[in-house]
Amino acid sequence: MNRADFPILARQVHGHPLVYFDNAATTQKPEAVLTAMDNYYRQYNANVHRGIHRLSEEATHAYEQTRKSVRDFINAPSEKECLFVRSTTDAINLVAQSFARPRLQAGDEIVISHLEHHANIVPWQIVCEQAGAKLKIIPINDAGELCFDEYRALLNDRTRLIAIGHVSNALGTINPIEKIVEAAHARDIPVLVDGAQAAPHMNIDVQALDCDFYAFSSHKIYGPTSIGVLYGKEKWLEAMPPYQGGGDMIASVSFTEGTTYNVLPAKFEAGTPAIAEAIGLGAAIAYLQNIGLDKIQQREQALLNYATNETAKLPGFTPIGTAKEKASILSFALAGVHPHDIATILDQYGIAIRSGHHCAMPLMERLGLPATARASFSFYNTEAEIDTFIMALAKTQEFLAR
Ligand code: 7TS
Repeated sequence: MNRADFPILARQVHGHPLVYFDNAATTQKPEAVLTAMDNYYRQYNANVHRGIHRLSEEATHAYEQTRKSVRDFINAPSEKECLFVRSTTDAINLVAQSFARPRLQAGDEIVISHLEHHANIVPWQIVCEQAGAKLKIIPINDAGELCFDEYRALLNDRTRLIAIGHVSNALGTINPIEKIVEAAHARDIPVLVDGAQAAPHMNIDVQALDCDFYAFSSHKIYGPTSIGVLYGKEKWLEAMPPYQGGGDMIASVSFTEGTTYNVLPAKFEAGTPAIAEAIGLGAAIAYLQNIGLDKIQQREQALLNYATNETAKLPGFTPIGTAKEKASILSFALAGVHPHDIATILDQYGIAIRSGHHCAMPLMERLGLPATARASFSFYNTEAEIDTFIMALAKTQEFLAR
């Protein structure tokens, strides 16, 4: 867990050493990722899956190596089930349009929760609108935990899909995915898991979870932007029509005989993919696995505990989201100070946090808050940085009380 692996962590912001606590928005990139992408462009830049020449072979090999790494990272049964997409958002839209839409009849239901990020709300609203289906919402308690009995009570013969976040981006709540899947599967209802905030913090095992789909973004697991992963069970992916048409996703195209599609995973990867980004993602996964997700989780839990205990001593500090099981995300309110003012003043101390609705407006509505401030920790953060953050919060209060 060497901070020196992350060149950006050495920079100054407004004359202070950077304290980067906005890891839930995106994580910083280790040298290994930057180098892998740079090497691709300098040494073997070529398109994949088409050239017979050496550079294209090397690029294709590196691109497909990442698919192997992804399979291993989430313990998927097969590489065919690991699709490269643009992001978590893209993955969920793909499932909404290619899986849900053809299966939905008027009056059918999709179940999501009150904790979801807009990426796991709006695609379902769109497809429900298209099909005349209904969106049902699992309620939460005041700690930010799902009400499990009410979840179970929502399931019925019209339920076609559960789409649920593994970890809440706004509150850090870790949802009991295995139990959720078990209850859904007892009624033959498939489950999509939005893993955007889980993949950075814990070992993911899609076979143990037994989920039907699992989505995450590279940029939140120390890889580059513009690439993400959709895992889907082979039986579903095989049955689904393509999401986008174009090069690479076809077996043959004819004006007279029609078009036949490529096998998995190519069927869902139309056009030139994000090649450098895939290579960067492979390097990020190798980096994380070299540290070990167990170790990362332990370290981040220690940071979360430290921050939770120390901020509790600060007058006027209220944590938002107090679930028993939490990832290293600390949303909070500071008495008398708007979250945007907290973030603006903290920035003057070189501290990056996020404020706002965190793309979870229904959750904010449920909590009765327009916004929260949010500090989200990575294994590369330190207790000393948390001390700096708390000192800056105290100064923010002092400054605004004057
Ligand atoms: N799902 C969850 C739970 C998320 O936290 C995010 C992004 C997404 C989906 C969408 O990911 P994308 O990579 O497709 O954009 N969350 C945040 C956040 O909390 N702050 O900035 C982005």
